[in-house]
Amino acid sequence: MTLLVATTNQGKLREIAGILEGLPVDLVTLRQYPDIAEPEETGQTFGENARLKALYYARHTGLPSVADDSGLEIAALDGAPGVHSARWHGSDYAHKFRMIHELLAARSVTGSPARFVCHVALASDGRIEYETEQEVCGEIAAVPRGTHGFGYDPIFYYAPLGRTLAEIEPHEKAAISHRGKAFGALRAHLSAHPVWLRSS
Ligand code: ITT
Repeated sequence: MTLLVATTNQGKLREIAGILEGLPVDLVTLRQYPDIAEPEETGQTFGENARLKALYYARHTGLPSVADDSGLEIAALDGAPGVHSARWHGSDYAHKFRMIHELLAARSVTGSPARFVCHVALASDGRIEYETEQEVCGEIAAVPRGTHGFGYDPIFYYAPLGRTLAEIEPHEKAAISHRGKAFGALRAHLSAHPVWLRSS
């Protein structure tokens, strides 16, 4: 089977390719489809946006397509940035981190419980074949730390490892993260349904 990993986010793509590595599936990316415009993410939930993206790219490429809609929910900010994580206060993460700390300070808190959510949807032949939503719980770090990962990883402190997600190795993040669990579940689903796999 050829499976399109339908994301424009290179950080996500690296992680997904690592998690699906070794499956007898030919992975292709949106680099092979430069003319397809990004769909507008109009959903109110991670699930709505993941389904919308998977169905859109499956329709435009004719390939089974998997999409991930994900984001950071900060309890003390009423769940913001949530589904708006990618574009919330722009694209400069140093600025985004400052905004988070300022907004928390305005509410007289230094840290806050937080979670990353990842909703994965697999679409083929005009319908959703499989979907799952997974999370990882942590807290907002007082100071960003680490250079691994992407996005909000430097301010997401994961107490069981005593580090932020940007301070741990990719294989450690894959073992505990929202995306690691969601694509791990997709991997198990594909393995259990060999119709999706190459025979080799
Ligand atoms: P695609 O829609 O093309 O996949 P995107 O980055 O726009 O790319 P989303 O709409 O799902 O994807 O937004 C996800 C955002 O949530 C992402 O850009 C980061 O800001 C944040 N995010 C999600 N998972 C993350 C992770 O593992 N580590 C850090 N930040 C993450």
